[in-house]
Amino acid sequence: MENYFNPEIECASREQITKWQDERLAATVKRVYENVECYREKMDAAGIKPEDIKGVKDLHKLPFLSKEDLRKQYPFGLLAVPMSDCVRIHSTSGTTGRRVVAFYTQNDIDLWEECCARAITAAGGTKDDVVQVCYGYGLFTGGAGLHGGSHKVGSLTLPMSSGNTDRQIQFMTDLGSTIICCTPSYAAYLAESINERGMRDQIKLKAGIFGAEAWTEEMRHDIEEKLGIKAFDIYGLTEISGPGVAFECSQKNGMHINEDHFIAEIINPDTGEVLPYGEKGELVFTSITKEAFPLLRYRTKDICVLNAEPCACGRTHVRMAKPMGRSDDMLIVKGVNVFPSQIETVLMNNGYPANYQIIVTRENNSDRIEVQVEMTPEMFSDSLKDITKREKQLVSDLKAMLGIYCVVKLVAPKTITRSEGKAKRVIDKRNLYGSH
Ligand code: DLL
Repeated sequence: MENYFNPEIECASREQITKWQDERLAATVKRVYENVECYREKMDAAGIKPEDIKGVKDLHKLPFLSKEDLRKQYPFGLLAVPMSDCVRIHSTSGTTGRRVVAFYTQNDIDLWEECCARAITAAGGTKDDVVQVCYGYGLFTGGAGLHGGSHKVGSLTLPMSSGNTDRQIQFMTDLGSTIICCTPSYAAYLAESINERGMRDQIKLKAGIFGAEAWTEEMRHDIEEKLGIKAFDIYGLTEISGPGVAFECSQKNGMHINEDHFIAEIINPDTGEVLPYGEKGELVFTSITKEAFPLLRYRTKDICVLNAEPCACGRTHVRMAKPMGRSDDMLIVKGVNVFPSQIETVLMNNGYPANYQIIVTRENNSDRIEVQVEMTPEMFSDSLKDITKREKQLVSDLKAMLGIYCVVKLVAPKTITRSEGKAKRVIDKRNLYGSH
């Protein structure tokens, strides 16, 4: 039987959802126009008055907001309430450029934690569960979000944070954790470590809630099989609150977007044109309940598809497909668009573990892409002839998937660094040479 954290909202009629969205959007636009200079300037420049936005059907009239806009307004420029009303900040990792800082009022935190509670409940979580949170705690939203959600569900919460795999496994077995929350790459690493120690029989896990990075269906099956659990996807981003913007239900066929708080659109990333449901493009979010840091038409750079078909779980909120990756993760190699997730699919279909790295360089004015893949211990003991054969097979499968030639290097088990948070799969060295 499907469990809901908040059935009246999660299973509300489309009319009811639209009514909430219309009212909340109009109120948010009015509030930011009055309180946030950046929005006022943008709307004035576009010739839009708050009264022009009566509901969702007018959303397309509003200008977009980009990560660049957020960086320009760092740190206080987009704050829509007095600072004394804020109780917390979180921040993006800031690996590319200036950090983005998001502010929360107590009400913002409560609503965000409820979104995470919905996700935990959809993964089968109840007050009888032991939820091990191994997303990072701190500025990153992963730890805090799932931690708060687990409290709201009433589960026993283990605030482990990331890393220290021995301790993770010890608590998991000693305290009988039933649900684990971490990045899918760390889940794969944990699965490997548990199986190596022969401890699979001692764990009681039934479900995992994995997100914060793109992962494939193949990787889901691998983790599910190695840990004997059901693996659920969860999506979110710091700017829009954190994890729980969307989450998977028992159907594991797309993530329900919490539409009472966020309106999703898909746009053509080049023209900004809004695309119909079912078409692939860039995901854009508008938050309609956030007090401290409301974002209007924020361009996420995540590429995905929306689906409004009814879901067998009974939830009525629109679903988003697994994002293929970010438009800024997309590599252009020899003029061809390459997503790391396509490479992952080929590797996993050929029985490799999810430990790989993609290295792109530029030699003699030509792009070169090398995929380094770890072998399983069994493959490693194969003869050189067999290993060469395996490499050739991968070269040919990658060519079929991507349409370009990739150099493949099979490497010994344990040579690629494991990740405790978001995995770093791509090393693009081309920029270093100044040729891109
Ligand atoms: O990663 C929030 C989060 C924490 C989500 C824990 C889920 C679980 P940021 O660090 O701001 O926030 O990164 C946001 O990560 O725009 C996507 O590109 C990517 N991302 C997040 N979840 C998924 C997912 C957190 N389930 C960025 N699948 C987003 C694919 C994801 N990509």
